Amino acid sequence: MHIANAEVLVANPGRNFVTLRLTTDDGFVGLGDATLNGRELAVAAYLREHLTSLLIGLDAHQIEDTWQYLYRGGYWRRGPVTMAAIAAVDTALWDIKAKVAKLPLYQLLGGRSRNGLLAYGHASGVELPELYESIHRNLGQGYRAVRVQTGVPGLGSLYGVAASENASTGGGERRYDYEPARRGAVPLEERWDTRAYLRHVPTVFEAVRNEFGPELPLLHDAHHRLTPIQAAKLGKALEPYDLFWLEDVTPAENQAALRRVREHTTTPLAIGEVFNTLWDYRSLFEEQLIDYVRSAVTHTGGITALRRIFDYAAIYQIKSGVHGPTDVSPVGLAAAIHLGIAIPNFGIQEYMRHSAETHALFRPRYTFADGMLNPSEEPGLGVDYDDEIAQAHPYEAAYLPVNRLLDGTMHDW
Ligand code: CS2
Ligand code: MG
Repeated sequence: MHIANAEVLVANPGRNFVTLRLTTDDGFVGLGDATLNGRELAVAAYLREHLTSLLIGLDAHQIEDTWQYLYRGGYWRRGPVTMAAIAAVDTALWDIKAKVAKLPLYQLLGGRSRNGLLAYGHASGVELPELYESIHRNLGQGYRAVRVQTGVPGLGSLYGVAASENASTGGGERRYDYEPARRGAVPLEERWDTRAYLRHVPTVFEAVRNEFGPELPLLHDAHHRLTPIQAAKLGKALEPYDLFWLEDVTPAENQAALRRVREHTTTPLAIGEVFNTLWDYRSLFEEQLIDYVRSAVTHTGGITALRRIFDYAAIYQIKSGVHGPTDVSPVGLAAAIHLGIAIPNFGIQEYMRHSAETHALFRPRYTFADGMLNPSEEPGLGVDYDDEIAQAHPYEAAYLPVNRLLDGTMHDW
């Protein structure tokens, strides 16, 4: 069974997605997600110009060898563009293998290890009343764990905090993730003041705990904006509110920063949505500096590579906490759900819910009920790609916002 066709598909059903579709000579079709938010066409070009011609004629069953061929053979290893491209190939080959075996993909990864995946939703509000409403909305949708993001007095719009009603997902729900897609071809500039943020966030978590009680798992994302000592201060200040995790406290390049943070706080730490290989995690695992791995299948070289990362993490009692924003397509999310149901060290899965247009294009068959995600039971990933719908939603340039300090200095985000 050989790869006969490799197509790179780009569409914007509310936001941009890059999808790889592999077809074998005997007609099996596999899908892989290659979406890199705000840099989508770089991965599409990498696949189109450099990988598709290499794939034609390869044995579609040789997933490991193909992975090594693309990773070692490319000479230029790692990096988000390369690893998203390799991820798409890897995921599509797993999809094909599972379809050939007539099994849902997770069965090839060792079968079920749990009844479902605990998922967390996104709640946010500029002010407390909106935030409470947003948490209630999440609870009403069945979520049993909620990420909490808040506005900060004196600052304007903040990434991660929904500012406007957005029709894209229906139901009058406030969303931040569909806003950048509507902002046009130049990134929005936001303003940031770390001291104001550090003063405000603990007061919000105190209020939320008082309102919603001690049980509900609460998460928070600092989006890489703090220095090690600021991160340590925040972790310590949030200890009374018993967070499930505090995410991306420091910029992703300097793993040693997590040592400082860890010395000062017992708040669990999650990091890794912008990491792309096991090597980014190595020292964090070995020194037990984090508690959750944030990588997505899409940005880490696929199911083959992410499973290896989880196995390594398991040795150190570190769990999965896979990135599941709406810029990971339903193909990438389906892959994460199959992997998450199989591994021994599952922790939690982010689930932001795609728009109705995105669902129409991909028709994902994973389910979400009572706060738990479950994979489709049909052969493969359980996701399709509708070319007609895709054609009706062409690519539109859209960027994540950028972040500047009040004096105009570019800041981490
Ligand atoms: C966020 C994402 O889901 C998260 O934790 O950090 O919104 C992230 O910023 C985007 O996926 C970036 O593309
Ligand atoms: Mg994040």
